[in-house]
Amino acid sequence: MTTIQSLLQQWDGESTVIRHDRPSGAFIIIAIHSSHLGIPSGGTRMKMYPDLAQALQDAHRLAQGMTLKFAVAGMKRGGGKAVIALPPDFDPGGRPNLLRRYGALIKSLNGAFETGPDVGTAAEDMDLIAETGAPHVFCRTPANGGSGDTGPATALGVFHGMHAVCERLFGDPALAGRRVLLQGVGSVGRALIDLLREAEAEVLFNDIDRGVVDALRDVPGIRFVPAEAVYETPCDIFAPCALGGVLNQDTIPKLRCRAVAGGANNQLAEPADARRLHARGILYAPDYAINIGGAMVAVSMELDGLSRAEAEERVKSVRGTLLHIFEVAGQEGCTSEEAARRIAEARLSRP
Ligand code: PPY
Repeated sequence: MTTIQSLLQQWDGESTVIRHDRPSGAFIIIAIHSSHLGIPSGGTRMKMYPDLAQALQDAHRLAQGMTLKFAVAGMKRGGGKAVIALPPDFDPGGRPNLLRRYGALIKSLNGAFETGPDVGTAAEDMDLIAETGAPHVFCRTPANGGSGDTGPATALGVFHGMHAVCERLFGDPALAGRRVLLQGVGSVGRALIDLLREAEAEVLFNDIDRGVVDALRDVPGIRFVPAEAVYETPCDIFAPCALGGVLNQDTIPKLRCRAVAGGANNQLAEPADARRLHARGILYAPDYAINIGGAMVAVSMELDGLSRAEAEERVKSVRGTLLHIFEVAGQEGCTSEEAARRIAEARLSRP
């Protein structure tokens, strides 16, 4: 059985802060994985979980992903992540004050953790967290002096990553005429659709939310794929842009794609899934290498003082990073995930 105790004991991160927020009934988890390359940073995920252990496990895995993400990209940031696990009877009216209390908790850590948005939070929430948590909060709304939501920047990085995938697979980076299937059309997926249509790719999509699907009905040139056909539908690139764990022992045998390249975090259910993809001849763009765009633009604009255009220019580096990963994997005969991990670990092992 997975217990809170064993999760806390077995995690290889630096520390885990858990706060029960009595007024709302929520649990706040701040997972600080590594400060080796810089201040541990990562978004705040807010949702309901079946139990506290699953929320803790999610926070731990996501925080580790952030360490790898910044290391692979060569950024001077450490890895961390926060999860706000909402109770089943959560009163949405209590949300602003919950976020303010969360901000105060961040502030009390004195710079040991910095945050931004993730699934379930947006720039408006960062404004509230920053009321008490500043200056440790990225991505406030532009009206409040922040760089805003990360979705479009993450999508831009994934788009450049897809060019690397096409270059590796076809010897030509162009996406024109390539068939891309998006699983999930949230803020990342929506921006990615626009970039892909502009590049003349053939776009297929699914989303579990009926409202999202209806809203996309009138967008020309994109086609809906029902949930039960998502994995079996032939395509060049399968792009997971929703929640994690979608690449697993049940779904990988069904895939009829040439590559997997998407914006979601923690796409592999377990490490062995990288081998399963490799064995099927499917090129995998490691999630933490391809989805850095959001954090990269936020940090570049808010800390380095770059304009949005300059920050977006930096995101082009995702393409070179992925090509390097694919090259190392080819040379060493390992999976792309192993290659990315080696590149990250080499940076993390330097004193
Ligand atoms: C992520 O990339 O998954 C994030 O958590 C986003 C993020 C992290 C740090 C600063 C701003 C945004």
